[in-house]
Amino acid sequence: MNNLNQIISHFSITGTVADVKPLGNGLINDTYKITTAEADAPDYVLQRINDSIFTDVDLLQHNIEEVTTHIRELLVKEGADDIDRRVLTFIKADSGKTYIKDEEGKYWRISMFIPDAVTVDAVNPESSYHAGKAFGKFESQVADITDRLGETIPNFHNMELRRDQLRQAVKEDRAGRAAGVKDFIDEIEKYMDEMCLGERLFREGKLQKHVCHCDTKVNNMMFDKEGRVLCVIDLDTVMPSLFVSDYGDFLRTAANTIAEDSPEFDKIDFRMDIFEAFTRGYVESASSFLTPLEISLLPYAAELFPYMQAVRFLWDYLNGDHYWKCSYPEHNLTRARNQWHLFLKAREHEAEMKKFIEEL
Ligand code: GN1
Ligand code: MG
Repeated sequence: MNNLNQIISHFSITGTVADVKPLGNGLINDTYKITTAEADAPDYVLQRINDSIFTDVDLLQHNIEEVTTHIRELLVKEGADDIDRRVLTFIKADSGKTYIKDEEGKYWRISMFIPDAVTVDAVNPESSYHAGKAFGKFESQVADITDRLGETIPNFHNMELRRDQLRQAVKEDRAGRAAGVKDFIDEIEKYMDEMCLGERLFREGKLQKHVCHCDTKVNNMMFDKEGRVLCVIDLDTVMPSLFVSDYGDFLRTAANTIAEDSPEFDKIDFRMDIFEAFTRGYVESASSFLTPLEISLLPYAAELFPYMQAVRFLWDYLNGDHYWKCSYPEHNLTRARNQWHLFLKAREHEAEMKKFIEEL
């Protein structure tokens, strides 16, 4: 605890530290809640940044600062109330930045704790609608500062990169698994050109990158006690990306009828009730910056994400399971096949998706 107190002492927080306790159950960053002694001083969240995933911590925090400062300015201009609960606030340290590196080389940051707020884990049409609105609004708020941000994981959602990584893994066949999944790879390859559409349109100048959240899970937004969305959280992956990212990744997880690593493939479907609710919310708030081409390609984004994730899981399987933790030897293959089934199900609904979007 002494060590944590010492770390906290580098940040200019208000109030006296009364208590520091682990918070939540995040797998990527270690998180603590700092409770202050004074009733009128805010509480805080202390986090150790996982610099093995986010290797450029300076860029990571730079992005987060740009985004949160910009949203705060917009809220002030709008005359919004309760601003400290409607955008995350990161605290400056004596390093002059919003993070410090301790003697052991570990990176830490502190943000203000948002009081009286909750997250929800339940995926249903209502929470999906709220998520669509919240993530679309977030993207609209930061759409005009794209050139100030860098890609913390370069080409994170670039299908051509994922294609090349898969082909490389097949060629190297490090785990000796390629022969066993040849048919699967052949099936995947049949759709490869079609799924790389986004990168082609980008090269042709028909699509542009803009700031995306890139981790659009239902529990990455905060609600107040009345059930209103306060803000979007977990900003580590915020970076410039194609329009596909936030829309596609939400549906990949939320519209699947089963967990992404379940082997019960015959139970997989692409939930159209979730698709409709999320799309309605998303388009309501994102139509201000999405181009007509991007809106017409939302069904492509919905298909692309399970497809890309199948490719990524299979890549890791072929490489010998270094990226995702596995509980059994074929875990990544199960995940890949699961995402593949979801991709095929999403395709079955393609015409329906297009019709729904046209009629919005
Ligand atoms: C990773 O750890 P989590 O669930 O936030 C991955 C995502 C994948 C997801 C699949 C930085 O996200 O891109 O879609 O696993 N994040 C990174 O489960 O690679
Ligand atoms: Mg996350």
